[in-house]
Amino acid sequence: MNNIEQYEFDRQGFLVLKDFLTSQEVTTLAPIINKLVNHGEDHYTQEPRKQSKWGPNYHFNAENGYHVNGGTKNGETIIIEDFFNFDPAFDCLVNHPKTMSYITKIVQGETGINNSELRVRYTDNASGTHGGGPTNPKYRYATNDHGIDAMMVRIIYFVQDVDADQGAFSVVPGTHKTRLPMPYTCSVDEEPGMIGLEVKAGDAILFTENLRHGGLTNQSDQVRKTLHVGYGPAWMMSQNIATMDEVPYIKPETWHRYDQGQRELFQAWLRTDPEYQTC
Ligand SMILES: O=C(O)CCC(=O)C(=O)O
Repeated sequence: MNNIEQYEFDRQGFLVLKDFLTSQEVTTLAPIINKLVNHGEDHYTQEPRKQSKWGPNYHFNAENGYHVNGGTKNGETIIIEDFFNFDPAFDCLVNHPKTMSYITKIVQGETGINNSELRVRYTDNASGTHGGGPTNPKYRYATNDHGIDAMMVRIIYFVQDVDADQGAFSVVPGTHKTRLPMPYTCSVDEEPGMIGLEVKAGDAILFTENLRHGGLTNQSDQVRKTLHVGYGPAWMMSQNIATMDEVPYIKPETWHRYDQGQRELFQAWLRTDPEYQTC
């Protein structure tokens, strides 16, 4: 992350990172994303269920290690959390060198992954806006003598092109800095200052959770499928909705595949359970 990118991230609260993934990464991830979407679509209504402390009720898929919630009709979305457990193809995104070169410049101290979700957004679906202005301290944005000091940031990886009318991720630039409460109650598509960020397959978007953001209505026939990964200080617990403020859910099998650098991103020091111990 160069000086211009740091300045722009601080000024606007986000960066669009063109050609961030290699074509090999896109080619590897796209079919696995489709496989997981199909699996999630077939299972999201099934037992067993897990009640999130934030409200939604998720199907927990023990075999594949994910939580899924939502609906697949027009206007709906399913969110599949803990996708890292589904297939080793996702391992390349854990301690991904290019991603970490950005994260370490905007989150100070030891860093961890606290959120992982595959968002599947059907025709007519919009993602409600949130963030901007006064926020939960977990998500606050600040700077200090060492530079940017964000608490929670997210990166979205795209393996499809997404135009403004295809459910683009959207932001109100600069709103991570305001200290005034949000005065608008309109939809994401009508909110003053909200812009859709158009991207191509292989691009990524990095943003602070303190920024006002959402997703414009998907007015197309393309189902939008995106991978979202959240980072913050290493002590921050899961910020996935299903497992909010619990230890991030990584199956022992996934854990054993990971090298030490990857494990450190998932609260290695808390995993005293023998299932996580190595011989
Ligand atoms: O991608 C979207 O449509 C919204 C995503 C979002 O709100 C988030 O990642 O926090």
